[in-house]
Amino acid sequence: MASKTVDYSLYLVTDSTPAILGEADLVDVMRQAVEGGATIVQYRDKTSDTAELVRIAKELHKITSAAKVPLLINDRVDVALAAGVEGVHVGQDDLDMKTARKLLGSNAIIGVTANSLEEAVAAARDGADYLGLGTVYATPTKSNAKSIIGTAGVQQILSGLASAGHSAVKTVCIGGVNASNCQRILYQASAPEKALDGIAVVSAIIASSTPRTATQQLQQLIKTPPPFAPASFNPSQTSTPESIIARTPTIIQKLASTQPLCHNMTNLVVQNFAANVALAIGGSPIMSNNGLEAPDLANLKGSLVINMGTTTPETRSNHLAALAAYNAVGGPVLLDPVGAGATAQRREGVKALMAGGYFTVIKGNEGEIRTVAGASGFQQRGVDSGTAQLDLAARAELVRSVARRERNIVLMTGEKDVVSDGTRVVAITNGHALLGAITGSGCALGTTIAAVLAVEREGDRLEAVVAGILMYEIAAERAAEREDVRGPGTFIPAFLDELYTLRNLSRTGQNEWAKSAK
Ligand code: 3NM
Ligand code: MG
Repeated sequence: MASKTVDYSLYLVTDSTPAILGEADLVDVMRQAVEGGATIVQYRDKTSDTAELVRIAKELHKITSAAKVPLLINDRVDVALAAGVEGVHVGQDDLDMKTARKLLGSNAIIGVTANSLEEAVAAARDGADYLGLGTVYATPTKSNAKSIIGTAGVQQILSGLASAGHSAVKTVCIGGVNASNCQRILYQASAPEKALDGIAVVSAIIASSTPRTATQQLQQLIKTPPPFAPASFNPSQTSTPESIIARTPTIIQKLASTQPLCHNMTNLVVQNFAANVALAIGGSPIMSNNGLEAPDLANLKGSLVINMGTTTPETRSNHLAALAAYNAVGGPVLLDPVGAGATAQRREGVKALMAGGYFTVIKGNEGEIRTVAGASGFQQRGVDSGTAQLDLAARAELVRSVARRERNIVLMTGEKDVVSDGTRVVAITNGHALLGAITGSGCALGTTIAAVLAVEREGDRLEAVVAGILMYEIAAERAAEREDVRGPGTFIPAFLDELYTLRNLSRTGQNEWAKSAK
């Protein structure tokens, strides 16, 4: 190959083991994949003898050459030379990059596996054409994977490469990538300063009984942004505190007139209260924990709350099924990682949910958000594992960095609520101590925010979240100030009434209440 203008977007790595390939013929499977749109192929065969490797490589090369798709050999420079293919892919324990380059020459395509920024920078410095970053998610295809780095780990490597002056090296990510997650992985793993060039898959194509269709489907998916990616808008044009406050009454009115479905998978303690809050703000609550009916519900243009407050061994699969259903149609999903750090089950749960889908908003108290920050297994800069309370600046930096990493909105509740979309950070001082004296007030805030997002799908999501918080907390202030409210018991009905009343105040144009936003 004289030119190295290589399309890395859909990188097929082959596997000849019965567990993945089954009874199929590798050459036929790869032909179908190339016809289906694989843009580059790596022949990876850990068991065949050398003569057999060369023979198969030559057969594969006939097909790839005709399609102008580069063929690389895993690990074996000698096989690549003997078969006359376009290059090799070397792992950290294989022949080193510089020697491979010496043997194959400057025109060869040489890729290197990297698990860490150090490995990535070294390979780029040594002249790798591309890097295979991973392991993204645990995969049976490679049971000896060194470390699972998630989308956060891939993103950290990409941004480190850019900072180290290696923006030019191409990158793909590998490990557990398939049709159900490739759009999200491309979206969440890419760093603002350096995007991924593609995905690398083994089983998603090789284990498929219809490799051509599987490849076509992947090709289709990677060409389009995920359904949940926000419409692009320019944050700098919007959002002063005044503009958000001014818009809040309109959003509340829209909520009440649209009556969106408020699907809550929430804990046993707050189901009733959260449903009442949803009704008070004009939503249509459904408290369904059954993941199997989530696809039907997701089509009703509402939003979903996943609250980890009370979980059972069955909960996680229901949560994951519902998350996938809402992600598939771009419906907003809010994660409330209740007690996230408290038990091993909950820490595991947060990890599994974040690896299993996209959350439009993650809402929690300081401890919960710190657990979320660490859930990727990757060290979050600026977050120590200590228990000391963070000051406001550190809270702001934490929510901003997690939101930037997850490409979503993160809200840390507290005396001052801090919310960020990864760029902008807003702190809100509203609320009342009585909210802390009743059960479920945090969970029902999640319900409220998700309801607002359901009617503000196209708009500025940070503004929508802030509007939800303001409405909720100002209603609490108004309730607490009432003469008939003497404590938590009388506060609850008064709070529901005030939430309900805000809608009417907004309708009649009496928007004075919104001015109490702080
Ligand atoms: N290398 P699947 S993970 C070949 O992390 C390979 O470097 C990995 O298989 C790495 O697409 C992997 O079936 C296997 O999950 C990926
Ligand atoms: Mg290897």
